[in-house]
Amino acid sequence: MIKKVLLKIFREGIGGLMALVSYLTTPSKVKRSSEEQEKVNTEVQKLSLYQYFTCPFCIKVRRHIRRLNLPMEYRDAQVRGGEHRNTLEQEGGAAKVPCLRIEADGKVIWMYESNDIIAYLNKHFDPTFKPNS
Ligand SMILES: N[C@@H](CCC(=O)N[C@@H](CS)C(=O)NCC(=O)O)C(=O)O
Repeated sequence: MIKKVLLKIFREGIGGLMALVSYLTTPSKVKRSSEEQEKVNTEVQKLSLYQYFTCPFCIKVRRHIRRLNLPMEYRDAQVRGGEHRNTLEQEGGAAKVPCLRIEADGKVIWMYESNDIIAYLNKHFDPTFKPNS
């Protein structure tokens, strides 16, 4: 029991430190004209990220979101029995993070896997994105 608690504190401590370092070293944000940014802001309203603050895969995705200058809603799915965790498990299919919830053409897509999420965000929001790059 004590071992489990200590392990949790250690994991969350490392995760917190990673989140801080990642935040402090974020590469410069993508710049857009105000019209382009308005468009992006509207598009991003269809997205939300289910995540844990200290999860390294979530930190990696959040870093990309900051770089791409996306005002995305984050939903904390860490609390067992919490609203967002229940929704993720029931509608997404697994209580695993990160998961990007995408509303598209009247449907909802639940995208798991940090690398897939990053590839999706780059494809849709990175002005320097080139297919097959
Ligand atoms: N390959 C996945 C790994 C994600 C992962 O392992 N997430 C952990 C949190 S750091 C998780 O959700 N664990 C809960 C579970 O697997 O049930 C990714 O890159 O997104």
